[in-house]
Amino acid sequence: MMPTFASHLDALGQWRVATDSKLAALARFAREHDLLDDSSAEWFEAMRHRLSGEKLMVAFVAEFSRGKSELINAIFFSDKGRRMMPASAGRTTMCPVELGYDAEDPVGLTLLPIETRLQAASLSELRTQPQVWTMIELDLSNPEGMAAALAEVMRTRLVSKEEARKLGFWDDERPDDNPPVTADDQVEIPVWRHARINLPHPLLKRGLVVLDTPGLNAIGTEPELTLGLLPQAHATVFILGADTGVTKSDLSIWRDHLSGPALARYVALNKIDSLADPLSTPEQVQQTITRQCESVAQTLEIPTEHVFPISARQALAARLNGDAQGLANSRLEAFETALSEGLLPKRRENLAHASVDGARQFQGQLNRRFAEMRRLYADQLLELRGLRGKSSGKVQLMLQRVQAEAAEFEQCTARLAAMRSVHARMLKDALAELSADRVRQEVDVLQQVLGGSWLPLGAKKAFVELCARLRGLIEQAQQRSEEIHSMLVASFAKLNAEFGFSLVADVPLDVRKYADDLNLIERNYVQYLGLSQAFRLAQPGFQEQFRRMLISRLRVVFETVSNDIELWNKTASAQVDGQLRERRRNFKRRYESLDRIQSASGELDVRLQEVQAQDERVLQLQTRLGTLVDELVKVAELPAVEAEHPGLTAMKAISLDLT
Ligand SMILES: Nc1nc2c(ncn2[C@@H]2O[C@H](COP(=O)(O)OP(=O)(O)OP(=O)(O)O)[C@@H](O)[C@H]2O)c(=O)[nH]1
Ligand SMILES: [Mg+2]
Repeated sequence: MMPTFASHLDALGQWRVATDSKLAALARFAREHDLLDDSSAEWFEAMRHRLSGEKLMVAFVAEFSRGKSELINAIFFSDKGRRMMPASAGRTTMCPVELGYDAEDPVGLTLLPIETRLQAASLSELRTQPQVWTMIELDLSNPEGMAAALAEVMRTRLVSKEEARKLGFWDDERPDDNPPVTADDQVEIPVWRHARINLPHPLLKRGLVVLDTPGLNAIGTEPELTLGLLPQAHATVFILGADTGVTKSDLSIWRDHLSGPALARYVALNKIDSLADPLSTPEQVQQTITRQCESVAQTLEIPTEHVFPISARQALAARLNGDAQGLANSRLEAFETALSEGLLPKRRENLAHASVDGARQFQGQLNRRFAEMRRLYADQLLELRGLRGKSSGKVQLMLQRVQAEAAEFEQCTARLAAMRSVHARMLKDALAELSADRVRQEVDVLQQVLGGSWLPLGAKKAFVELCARLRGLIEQAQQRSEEIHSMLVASFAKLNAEFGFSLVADVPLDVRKYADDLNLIERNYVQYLGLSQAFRLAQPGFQEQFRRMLISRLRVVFETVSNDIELWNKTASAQVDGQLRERRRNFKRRYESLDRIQSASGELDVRLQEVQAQDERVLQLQTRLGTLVDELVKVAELPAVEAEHPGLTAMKAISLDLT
């Protein structure tokens, strides 16, 4: 039996391949007919890259021993015939483990030593330095050997309290959270800081990335995890134990790390099998489960339907043994369905929108270009028809007229040059305020204000102010884009009137929407600047990591804004260049036709036919373009799987939106 989540992801994967092939056909058609300008080529490449490569990250978060690793095994790895990720009583997973597949990296397990915490480099910086990671190859044909290799994520070693403190695992102020101490005063700490498993597993190959975390409330939690990885996850699964209910530490994880925004959040009440009681009837057990779910929902302040009672262990065993009844008892499928229905259609919708919008825009650009070509052909036909029965002297006059018109037209080059230089200057101004340096400067201001102290109250206020300034930069970019748009509208109108261009300025760009991304970063980070998190701020290296991660996330937002602005402006310039080229070609064609007509009788009809044929070819291209775009739209907007299972649509509502 195919796991539910897997089959849904499979459908999404097939859709992505189908949509990508339609997009590829469109790009190929444009390239073959010399219709692909640089900015459109860039768009096609980026969109196809997104379709084929965009990752989907699901993070499993909970206190230790709630069954995160077991649930990952049951959902994703039951096809391996055994338990893959180590899951056992007590603390098991000691470092964050990322499971994914990148064809460019070797298959295997890579591990980052814990000592790298002493360097200032962030995890994302270290990802680009293979030499600091330890690599263990995985033999795909040997599940036993693989599971043994994966046990590495459990490895710990004993160090002195002093060393533990340096590495962020010991805090005298919070004795309850410190790890146990051995008789000779030693402390157990993880050997690894982060693990990545690169595996060509079918789900991972489709872009799924699974993040397993160690018990999050443990002291020593990597700030990178809570600030960098979790906020970027598309969905987080929070797991509780039915045997323990919501404990104080579960609640603090929920409040500290999951109350912020995320695309989708799921709560699983695991280990319901442990509620089975030989002295109770199945109905009574069921009532207990229902009561537990209600109580969890009440404590977490979420609707009861958003709590999924499951048994990960039972589900894994049932899948390994092909036991349908056991799987039904585990109730895992209802949870998987909710997970896929809440996550995948949204993702597909986003990709579909982006593909269709971009393709339509491209079609619009080309249609304008086709219209311009056809207008020139029509003029030329009119001119040629007017020559019927005319003397060669008349043709000579026409030749002179074309030459004069061409010379007059060339006067536009000075005007175009002036417009281009104004445009380039305005664009440079708009982009200057969005550079990585500018972002870094702003974050430095934050640090100066705090004077390195990072007192929680001051930190929060200064951070909120920083975010407001950054939103100001986006607003400014929006205004500058609008100014560029107005300038182009005015210049195009003049050029159209004086030189017969048919330039149209696209609708102005909207970069204001990216302020939402800043809001998201603000909400994520601000929780770490509150009083309850003050101890994390005091941990060694935290501030530097906080700063670096903040800069890298802000950079992504600002780079996206910059790229959008650049692309929009490139498209505008490409239109001008295209029309200029077309007009020059047209003068040349007209001149050559007249020249031949003058020298040979009968040439006029040949010329007329040629121009007509060219016009027809443009018409054909236009029709073909329309068909290709329609095909893309049809595939991209094909109703998703739930069309086949209408009952499931209701489950979509279950993806939590707590914001
Ligand atoms: N009875 C029962 N036990 C379960 C279930 N799911 C997991 N367990 C057991 O609970 C223990 C902890 O499971 P793990 O998957 O290691 O828990 P974890 O959340 O990954 O824990 P850490 O890695 O330590 O953070 C293991 O012995 C599992 O076999 C379940 O549904 N029912
Ligand atoms: Mg685990």
